Amino acid sequence: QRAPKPEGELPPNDRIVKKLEELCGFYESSDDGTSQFRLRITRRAVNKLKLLGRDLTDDDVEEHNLRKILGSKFAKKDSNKGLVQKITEIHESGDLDRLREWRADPRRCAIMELSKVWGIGYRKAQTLIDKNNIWSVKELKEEAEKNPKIVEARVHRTLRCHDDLQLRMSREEALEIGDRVRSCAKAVFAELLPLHDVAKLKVEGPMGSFRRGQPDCGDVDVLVTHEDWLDDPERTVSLDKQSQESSLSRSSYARTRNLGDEEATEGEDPDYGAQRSRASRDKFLATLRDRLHAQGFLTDHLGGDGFQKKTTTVQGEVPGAGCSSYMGICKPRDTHRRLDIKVYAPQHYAYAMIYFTGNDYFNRSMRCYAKACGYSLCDKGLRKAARSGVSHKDGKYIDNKVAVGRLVVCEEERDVFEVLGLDYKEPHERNV
Ligand code: DCP
Ligand code: MG
Ligand code: MN
Repeated sequence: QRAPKPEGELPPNDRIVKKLEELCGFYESSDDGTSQFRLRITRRAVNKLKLLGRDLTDDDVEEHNLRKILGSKFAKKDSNKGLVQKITEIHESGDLDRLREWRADPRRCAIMELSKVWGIGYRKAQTLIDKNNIWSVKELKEEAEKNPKIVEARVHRTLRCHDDLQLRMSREEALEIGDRVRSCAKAVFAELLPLHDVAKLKVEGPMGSFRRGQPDCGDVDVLVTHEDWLDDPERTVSLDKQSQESSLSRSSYARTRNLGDEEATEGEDPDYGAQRSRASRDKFLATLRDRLHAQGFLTDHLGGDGFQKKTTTVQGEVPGAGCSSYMGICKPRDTHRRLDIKVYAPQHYAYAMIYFTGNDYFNRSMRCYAKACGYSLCDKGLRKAARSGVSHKDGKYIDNKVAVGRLVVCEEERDVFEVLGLDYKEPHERNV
């Protein structure tokens, strides 16, 4: 871990970034809608300032230029107004009145600290303060020893390694975790599915910040897929013709018919094949998890079994279809680290690669762009969107667009950019 520099030594740009990041910490632990909005635009500004590669000049800080620097193609015209004021204030005075006020507010600080614990949200933090007079993670740890019922079992477990999980790891350590998961995944696949080609098992990772070339990583993200785990082939469609039956999906479908328990029969219901694919992915992931746990590499699963119940859902499909997701804690050396593993059906591969590479702002703007083109984009694919009607909220009319078309087949990340008419961006160019 890099030692923090004293503030006086920081170059002006880093000093601004530091204050804005402090502000983000407070926004993160507030539960109202505006804070989440402020968090988003402030984080985006932090990223832009980090990428600027030079210090802001007095000229920049003159409002018009600052807006240009912070500008986003998709941002509403005035959405950066408050932010421009804040950056100007930091540039001129070195700090923010708002931050001075919040730092001096013990309740606000306690909520921020407590809600960093995995499994404790804004509400629970408030309860701990009001009912139990707990104002810090240290107090929470002490109280949880004496009075275990104060938090759920899953919080007890994350509390134990909470301090470790606040640290970022080196690229080297992230790579080590990725390799460990990869070799175990290969072994588990070969054992569970001996009739399927283990050489075609893709274990991509670390994804996320590591793949974007960041100097350190908050966790390790691993993406797994295999072409035989295809489900829902009937809903995929080739690029050029929405109506044309895709030859790719047909031939792949033929392959999925002998997946897993090898029970498939001729003329079987295609949905059955999809269910079997999903069951096979779930079983693989659970076995991988148990193996890594038995080896002592995984120390804990988040939320009980580590399986994430809620993943993105495509309109008209079973929730969570196409992706099994695990979240856990491992200990490769002497520090606990967060590990995310996602197993996708192969038709989602290109989209999942983009999603899991991030960053989240890059993903958001790509989704916005797709929406403007009449498509709906998520980690599972790109579909033609159609207007399903108009609703009315807060005095504004909102178009409800939903995905209706069948999945556009993209084999690689490049294809997704191409379909949308965007220039390809290398992972390191996605740190927006
Ligand atoms: N992601 C997203 N939206 C979210 C969460 C995640 O689009 N709300 C995507 C983009 C992220 C990727 O998933 O880059 C991995 O998520 P992480 O939370 O692990 O974020 P990073 O790997 O980018 O950063 P860190 O180093 O903090 O893990
Ligand atoms: Mg990550
Ligand atoms: Mn992650």
